[in-house]
Amino acid sequence: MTFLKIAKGAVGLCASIVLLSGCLKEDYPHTELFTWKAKVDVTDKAALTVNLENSAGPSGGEGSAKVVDNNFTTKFLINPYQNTLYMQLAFPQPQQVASYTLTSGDDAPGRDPKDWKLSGSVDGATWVDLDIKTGEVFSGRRLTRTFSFKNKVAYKFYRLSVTANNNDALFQLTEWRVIEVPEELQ
Ligand SMILES: [Ca+2]
Repeated sequence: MTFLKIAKGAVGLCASIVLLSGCLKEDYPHTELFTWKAKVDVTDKAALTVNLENSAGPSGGEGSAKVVDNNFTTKFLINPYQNTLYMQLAFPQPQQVASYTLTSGDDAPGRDPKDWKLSGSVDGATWVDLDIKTGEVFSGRRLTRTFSFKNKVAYKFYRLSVTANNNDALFQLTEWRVIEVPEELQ
């Protein structure tokens, strides 16, 4: 009986330590040492800002937070769309992003992005164009497409500027993920 109690206590203590250390290690500063030869989705490390927000705010049902929530049934929607729209990710540490994915909305293909560019910046002030697309079409709903390019620089800021949609008055995007890619895999 006593032994069982002690054993149970030990299990509980271990669980607490695991939980606690799990919380403390949330940003895993050394993860890249082990994953450097792999492509890594680093989106969750960044803070998102947009220059045009959903009327219900960033955490609204279709607010900007939904475009980076890693949930492929939620979307970010703007009404009305303006061609000055951008979404920006700010990382606490520079990231060598060389790939990204865009996932179309669940309806209304006219709201999909058509022309856009992805830019990088080390300081949030001077921007370098990394990938430019025009006339793009998403052939399905909630369709994820991957775009890759070469990038030797680790930037702290990445900005997706959507300069045209497919002619709807609104804009929507289910998900935007950015992927860090080591140079040998670019
Ligand atoms: Ca989403």
